Amino acid sequence: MSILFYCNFNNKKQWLTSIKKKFSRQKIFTINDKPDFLKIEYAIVWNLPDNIMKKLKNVKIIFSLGAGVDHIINLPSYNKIPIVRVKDINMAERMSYHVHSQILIYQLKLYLFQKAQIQKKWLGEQNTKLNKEITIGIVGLGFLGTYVGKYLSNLNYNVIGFKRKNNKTRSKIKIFTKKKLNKFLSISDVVVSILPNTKKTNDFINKKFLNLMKKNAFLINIGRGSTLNEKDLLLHLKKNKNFHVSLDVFKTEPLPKNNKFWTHNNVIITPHAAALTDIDSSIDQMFKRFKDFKKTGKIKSDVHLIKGY
Ligand code: OXD
Repeated sequence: MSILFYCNFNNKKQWLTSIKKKFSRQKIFTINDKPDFLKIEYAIVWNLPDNIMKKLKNVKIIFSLGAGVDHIINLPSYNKIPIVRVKDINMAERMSYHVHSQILIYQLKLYLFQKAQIQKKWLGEQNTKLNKEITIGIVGLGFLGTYVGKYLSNLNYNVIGFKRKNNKTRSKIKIFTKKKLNKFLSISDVVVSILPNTKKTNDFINKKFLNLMKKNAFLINIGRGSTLNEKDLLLHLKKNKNFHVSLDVFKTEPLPKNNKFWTHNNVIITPHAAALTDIDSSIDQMFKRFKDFKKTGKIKSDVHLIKGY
């Protein structure tokens, strides 16, 4: 069996070594090996260029090296091949740490001390809220969003969630559906967006959405940059001096040097680093799905092609 491995991660060598170790009986190729693409039956990828996708005529499964699959299904040559994506507890836990760290910067007003330190200014104690006094609204309650919600709820925050349709009851998080977006946003002190990149989520966080939020709220975007209208957000920040944001994902990544978010006082930027894909546990999962497929000849794609996630 021939497998193609492709990604642009900093630690791609480490990934390759681990994949070779786990899939020890298979032939693993990178594009530098100049493989016969027609012989490739499986692809393990992140941000595969379309000109390579086009050549993979006999691939049976594409494994995404992350939770997101937009990097595959948005390729013009992608042709409904089943996709297996990472659904990993370690990733969900790391994402929860990230979200909590950002909430604490806002909740404990640590951003004030950071600025004051630059000016050698002694600010003294600040009035801060307890966890139980803070309502956190999670937008996007898939595997990761639900995990983050439960994590925060266990820390005593009031956690609520927003979904278009409440088709499943998950945990004790109170769900608000489409018609209740106004209410959901008006009571959330912190909004955490973990939305995927789909046609329906494009610019979902826009002027209207932002205006429904509390004037001194905190927005965390760890989903996809496509879901946020950056111009609307800049304008909103201009008008609402007590509004804060933490952004991990952007329309263009890496974030261009001339982007205004870099230097904005109320913006925290992290470089698409909220949830690292855990090499070992992800490869174990892929290997399990691969073995099941080899045994049964069946694979259920993790992706609903109409929904786009
Ligand atoms: C992912 C990501 O989808 O890191 O896993 O963005």
